[in-house]
Amino acid sequence: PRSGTFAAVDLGASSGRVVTGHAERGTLRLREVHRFPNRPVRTGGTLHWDVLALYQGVLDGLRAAGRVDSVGLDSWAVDYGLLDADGALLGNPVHYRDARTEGMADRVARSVPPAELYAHTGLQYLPFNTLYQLVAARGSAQLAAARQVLLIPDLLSYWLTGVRGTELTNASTTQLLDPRTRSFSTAVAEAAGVDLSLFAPLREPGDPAGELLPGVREETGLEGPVPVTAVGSHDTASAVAAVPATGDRFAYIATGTWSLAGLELASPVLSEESRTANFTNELGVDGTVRYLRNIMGLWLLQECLRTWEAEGRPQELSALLRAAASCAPLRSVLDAADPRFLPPGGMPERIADACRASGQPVPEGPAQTARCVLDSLALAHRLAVEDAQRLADREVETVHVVGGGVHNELLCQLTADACGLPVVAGPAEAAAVGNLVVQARAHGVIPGDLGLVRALLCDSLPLRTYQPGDGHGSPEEWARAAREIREHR
Ligand code: ADP
Ligand code: LRH
Repeated sequence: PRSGTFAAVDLGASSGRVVTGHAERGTLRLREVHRFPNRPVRTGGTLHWDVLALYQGVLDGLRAAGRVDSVGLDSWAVDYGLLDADGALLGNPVHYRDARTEGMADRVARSVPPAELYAHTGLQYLPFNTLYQLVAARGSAQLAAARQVLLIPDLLSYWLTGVRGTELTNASTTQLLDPRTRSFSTAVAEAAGVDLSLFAPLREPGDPAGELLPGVREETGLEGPVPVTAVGSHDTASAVAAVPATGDRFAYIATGTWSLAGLELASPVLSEESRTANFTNELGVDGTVRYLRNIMGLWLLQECLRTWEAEGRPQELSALLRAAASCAPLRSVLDAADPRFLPPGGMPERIADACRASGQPVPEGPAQTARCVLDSLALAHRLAVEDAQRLADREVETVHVVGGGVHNELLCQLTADACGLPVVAGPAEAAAVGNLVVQARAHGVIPGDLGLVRALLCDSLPLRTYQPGDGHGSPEEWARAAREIREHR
């Protein structure tokens, strides 16, 4: 076919959206047809995802999309739902920011030493990796009754189609997959006591993943068979597929609730140095490896906004960013990759405490606090881009920023200044775009090669370039601040 229309369901930690993409004669036209909030809910002391509200958002979005040639789903990584023997969901999926995984990495380390775990899985330490969640759930009635584990996009796909599978890029975030063989590691699963038979068979981006069930078509008003196509169902895998790069001398930063900063590689880096630098080897589309570090991202700012709102002094984001832009640069900075900022709540106070503890001035008020967050994110971006190049023995010329942070001009400029490299910003909806192009390709509407797909994106999308050195701190000031963060890490 020479043209086609596809629907991407993209669920981020802060919102979900359904975007359609019409591909025709080497161009891609995007339309956001539905957006809905993603609000976690705490019950009985546990933080959950409201997965039924999200599923309702998916159905509403598909109805708004109208006739499409295929549907693809992606979401944040690591989290899952458990199904019983009848295929019913056992409880609401638990949020990765829930405290249940505290201490689980140490428990796993007793049977699989961290160096061995890294050699087998290539995954950075994050307290919420699926492996640690499954170990935390051990002994629970729910896990005992479970016959299947489905990662979030696979769970929603199952509700749409009745077909169960485990998409590969997202499976690579479980810490149960070997990035060299691109299959589950029985060695790790056995040592950690995880039953791999709970996982549905692996499928790859581009594989068929069933068709909308008749009941779903009725509810969404869609007619005729509508195929569901597996995409890079880890949102970051889809976002990286949509990086509009020319050539391979680029680093990427996917900025949304998280900043995921690193390189696209052909094979994993499993060195001990890479492990201690906390770099991860997640799997990307087309046999690639996403070699990156997780940085707390705009979560730091989102949480400040939430606190200020609850305190009765709501801040309007664009006015706040304008005020932050005129604050003094690098007045106080923190380590934006530090997992201590993972849990929700009291963020302005925690930021102030971090500054105080490191002997820096405490940010006064929302504008200085926002500036501290953005300077710190830019520094963390620089450290990740620097470290990734050293550890993977690669050099980059350009940094691509994609995701919601593209809308934050100050963050893009600070990132260019901190890295001392040009930043190409866009697309903001990278995960949805990556989701769409993998579908369009699987249905033969756009060319197959990732390089050609990226060339098409360069032509189709509005991009903006930020040059380093616009006066937000000198190269020497950024270098000094980076050194200080590195020394205190
Ligand atoms: P996720 O997919 O993780 O939920 P997104 O990629 O949607 O995250 O990014 C959301 C973030 O993007 C917000 O927290 C906000 O900081 C930033 N953002 C979105 N729109 C704007 C805007 N108009 N101006 C500045 N920042 C924005
Ligand atoms: C970003 C993301 C990231 C994961 C985190 C749980 O949305 O998928 O890549 O580490 O959520």
